[in-house]
Amino acid sequence: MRIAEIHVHRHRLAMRDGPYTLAHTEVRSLSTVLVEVVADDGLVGWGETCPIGPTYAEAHAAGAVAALGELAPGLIGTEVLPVPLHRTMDGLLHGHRYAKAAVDIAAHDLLGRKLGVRVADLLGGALTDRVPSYYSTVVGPPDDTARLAAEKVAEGYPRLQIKIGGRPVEVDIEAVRKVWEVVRGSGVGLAVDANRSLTTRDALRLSRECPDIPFVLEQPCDTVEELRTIRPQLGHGLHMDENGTSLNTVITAAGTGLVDGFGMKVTRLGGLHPMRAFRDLCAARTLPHTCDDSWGGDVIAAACTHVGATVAPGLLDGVWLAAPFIDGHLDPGNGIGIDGGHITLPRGPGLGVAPDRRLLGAPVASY
Ligand code: 0XW
Ligand code: MG
Repeated sequence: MRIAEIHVHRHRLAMRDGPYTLAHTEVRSLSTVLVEVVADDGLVGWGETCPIGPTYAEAHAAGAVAALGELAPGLIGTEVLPVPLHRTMDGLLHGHRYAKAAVDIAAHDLLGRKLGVRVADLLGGALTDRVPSYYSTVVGPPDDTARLAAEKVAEGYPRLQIKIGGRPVEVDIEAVRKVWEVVRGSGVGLAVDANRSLTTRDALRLSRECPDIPFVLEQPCDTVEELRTIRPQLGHGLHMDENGTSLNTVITAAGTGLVDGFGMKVTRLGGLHPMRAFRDLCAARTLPHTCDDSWGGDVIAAACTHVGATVAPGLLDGVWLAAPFIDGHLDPGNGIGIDGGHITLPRGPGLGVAPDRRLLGAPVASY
């Protein structure tokens, strides 16, 4: 099976209750990039990449469209198999993994549809049909964060991620303490995510002033060097998110004991094929991690859920979806959502979801 056509679509995802506020980013609505890969036998596969604005990572939606324009003409005729596909993509464009990821996901979808199996099976096999998620609060007044945290624990979320940063660290510490007051004893897992925004001084202070709260500190500072600086003095587990930009950085972070786990984005690594290698590297070092993306609709949600289902349950910190924050579904019949803090693995074949073309309109580019 070879690639015959590639179509690139853009689609605006409306926020349900905006905005989604992180330390450096405020999301009111986002444009997602969908890739439709048509094989020479007429089968269609879908991929998606949706950077959460232009400042969360070195990625933005128009950049994905441009990178796909660089890749797509050279991909026509390529075999729909992950190894030759990535080799061809790397020969056409250096880096830009978040754009390549959309093609990788579409290829996995196509392959699954061709073979009549789920993407999770292509990735080695699902260990569960009910994949745990986690809820990520926005940066807001500490009382609101605590109220939301209690609500989400009651809904059944096994893990919470408290967003902090972009304000005095005293307010962040107050938010973390207030959340702990309402969730203590519930057994919920806790991450505190600063999205690169803290100084080393403030990250250490947060850890020092909350010695009794068993959270992991996710991407507190901007750089790997800053993480390395604070690591020996931290009283909490340290997880890397934004700095995990490739398998290379992951190998170093895991191999040097810099971190205790990862928040991982499928598109940041380049798609499901490198994500599978990441999963296995983490298993080799018993490192927990998430399988998320920064934002996106049903296609990316399905991709994250399929790979999440293949992670050893003890190492899966959850699959985060943007679904609770988005109005409607691109696949209104099979849209992926969260129920009781968990996601039902789509049955497939392939991803088990496909955007409704009537919602998409004409492609912005066709090859
Ligand atoms: C919670 N997320 C997975 C969604 C937002 O894009 C931010 C991200 C994170 O953990 O940084
Ligand atoms: Mg994070």
